[in-house]
Amino acid sequence: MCATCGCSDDAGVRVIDPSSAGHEHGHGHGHSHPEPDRTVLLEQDILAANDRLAADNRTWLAARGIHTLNVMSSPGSGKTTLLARTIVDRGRTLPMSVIEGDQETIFDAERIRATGCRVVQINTGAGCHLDAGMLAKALHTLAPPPRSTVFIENVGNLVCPALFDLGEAARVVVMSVTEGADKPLKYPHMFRTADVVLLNKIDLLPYVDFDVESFTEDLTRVNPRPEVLCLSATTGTGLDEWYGWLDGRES
Ligand SMILES: Nc1nc2c(ncn2[C@@H]2O[C@H](COP(=O)(O)OP(=O)(O)OP(=O)(O)O)[C@@H](O)[C@H]2O)c(=O)[nH]1
Ligand SMILES: [Zn+2]
Ligand SMILES: [Zn+2]
Repeated sequence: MCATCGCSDDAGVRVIDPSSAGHEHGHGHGHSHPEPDRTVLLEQDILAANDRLAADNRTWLAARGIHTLNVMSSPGSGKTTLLARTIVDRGRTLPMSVIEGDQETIFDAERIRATGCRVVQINTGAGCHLDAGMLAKALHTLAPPPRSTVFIENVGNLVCPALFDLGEAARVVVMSVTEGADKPLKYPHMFRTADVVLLNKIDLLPYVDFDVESFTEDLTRVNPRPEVLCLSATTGTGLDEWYGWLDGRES
């Protein structure tokens, strides 16, 4: 994981509510880079501390009947496009809000806000994943209503986000057909804990070399559990199955 890359402390992390400009909850502090021989121990400490905070989040969310989905993928697989479309199609019947994670900018939060949905943005600075402490702060700012759904869009990264439990109820991994069908075998940690895998951008299948069958076979070797839903967040193909999966989680 990334204890050596500087993203394991929260230096430079900010939680931003785009609806109240300039109102930031900064809590950055300086950080040092660990010696290489201390890295493994440091990783274990970091993950253990994260797991404790994730358990607290899970308890807090469960007490309020708030359902959280941790949405993860490579950069650009279509997470924000899918969430914006989901809000437009289902936001009236399913109360929802969003926590956005990116290194910098509030671009994604602005896209979600344009749908009328409540959203806060976490900027991770040098960090390349969300952790449970960041989520706790973002939940405090977001204040989601009881018995609602909170989508957490993790930082676009197919590696570290998989290692950090946030206290979510389920993990949604988005893959797009432009990324290549070999990703489950190359990035097994991400796919191993997925509850559902959304294969996005299937409108581009005629133009790219992507074998859906070999993708699902390789995925099954890594993790036989998740449903694979083929869809296009832009054309709307397959979205009914995604909404059906969401409804199944709520019931
Ligand atoms: N053709 C096609 N393009 C899509 C689809 N879904 C998303 N895109 C495009 O893919 C690009 C990236 O989409 P985003 O929704 O920003 O991806 P993201 O996963 O949120 O990206 P990061 O937040 O940067 O990780 C945009 O240009 C979208 O319009 C799809 O189903 N089909
Ligand atoms: Zn995004
Ligand atoms: Zn990381």
